[in-house]
Amino acid sequence: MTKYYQPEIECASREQIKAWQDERLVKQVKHVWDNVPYYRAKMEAAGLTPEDIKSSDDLHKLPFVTKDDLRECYPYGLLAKPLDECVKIHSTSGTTGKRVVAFYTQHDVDLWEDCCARAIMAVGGTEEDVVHVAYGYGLFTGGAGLNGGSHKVGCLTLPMSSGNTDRQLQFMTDLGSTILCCTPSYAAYLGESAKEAGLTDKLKLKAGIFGAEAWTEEMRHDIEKSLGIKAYDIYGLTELSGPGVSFECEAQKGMHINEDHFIAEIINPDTGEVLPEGEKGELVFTSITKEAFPLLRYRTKDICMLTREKCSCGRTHVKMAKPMGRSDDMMIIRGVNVFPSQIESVLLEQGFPPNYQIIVDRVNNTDTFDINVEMPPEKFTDTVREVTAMEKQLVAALKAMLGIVAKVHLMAPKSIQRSEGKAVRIIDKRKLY
Ligand code: DLL
Repeated sequence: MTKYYQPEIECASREQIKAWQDERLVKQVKHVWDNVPYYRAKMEAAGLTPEDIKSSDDLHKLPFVTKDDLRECYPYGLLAKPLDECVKIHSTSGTTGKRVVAFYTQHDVDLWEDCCARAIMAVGGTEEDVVHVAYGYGLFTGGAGLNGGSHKVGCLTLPMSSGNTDRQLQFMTDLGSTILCCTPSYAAYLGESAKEAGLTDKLKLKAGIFGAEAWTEEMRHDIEKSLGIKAYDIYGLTELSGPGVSFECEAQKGMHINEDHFIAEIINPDTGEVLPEGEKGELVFTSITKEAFPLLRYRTKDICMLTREKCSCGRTHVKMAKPMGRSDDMMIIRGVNVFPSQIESVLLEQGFPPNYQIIVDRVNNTDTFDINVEMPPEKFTDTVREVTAMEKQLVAALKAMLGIVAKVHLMAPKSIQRSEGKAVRIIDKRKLY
């Protein structure tokens, strides 16, 4: 079954892709103008009518939409279809303020699942595969999205949801799971647990589709080694449907954005100016085919860059690099920008596992910066001299990457709590005051 690998779409010429985007954007702008008073007011305030948007070249004229708009419109204010045409919702895990609720018509669900099916086929999935979905089910989009995509491809789908690691490993070995879908931090934990249980040799996994949080190339290599698989990235967000906005192909070098459904831009987060290809900035998406909850120029806060370089897989859709994190995950410590992904990459490079926690505080007007890091079992020691030597080595490597000094505290293996979904890496006590 190859229906969900669609070369006529995924390998279309740039002209063809632009033609689809032009036509769909114009239609989408008219749809929100006609059906969402909040959007109409926003466009009017910018002096725009739908006639001003004649093609995707006019996209930059439209005002941005932010999470604050979504919160202001909670719950039904951005709905562009009557409720009786909507079939479900999903919601973000938002830690502050109101949650964001996204709505789907059956058409929206179908297109979303098509995108996830493309992602599964891009890692070599076929109806022969056993797809083990260990993303959370429920309000989170991970479980539902990959589950739907896996059904469409015709794979045997195991709706495991997250947690209960022993049961995950038991099903994985008993049923011969071949493709694992979960967050990268949970994949790393599953690898560690399989090794401890002596099950690594019994696994039939060949590929993993991991996303929902930022992860580094070093972490990719670590997971590939521990599970004996190829690890692929997948990106998405609830506001735009969920996973499958973009996905990696066999090249494992960036994620192809489903450009027949989404238009991507990179902007300077401070000025809103659109940046040229290859420059790093904030990702902005416009959904051009969604009916119930269409978003125009939605600011994701994800820091990333785009490339149109030719891909060896033949797909022509623009690729996004691994997001290095969210602008709101970026810490400013003693005036320096620090992303957790930079710390993760140093730890893995130095032979430490990606189990760490960053604690930032402010004492006497100076930022304190502590990192708790687990020792891998093979390096574990409680000899003070050896621990101090390892800590010094990490402090130096971190300083070379970040330009500032962190206090590193090495801890016993397994002493930092593992995550079954998105990992919580930062405790910024400065925000609590
Ligand atoms: O995390 C959807 C998803 C589920 C994606 C399963 C991939 C796999 P939200 O909970 O709304 O949706 O969170 C969206 O997560 O803005 C990014 O900051 C982050 N994120 C998602 N995928 C990646 C990724 C889902 N591959 C937010 N790399 C986004 C880095 C990611 N960050």
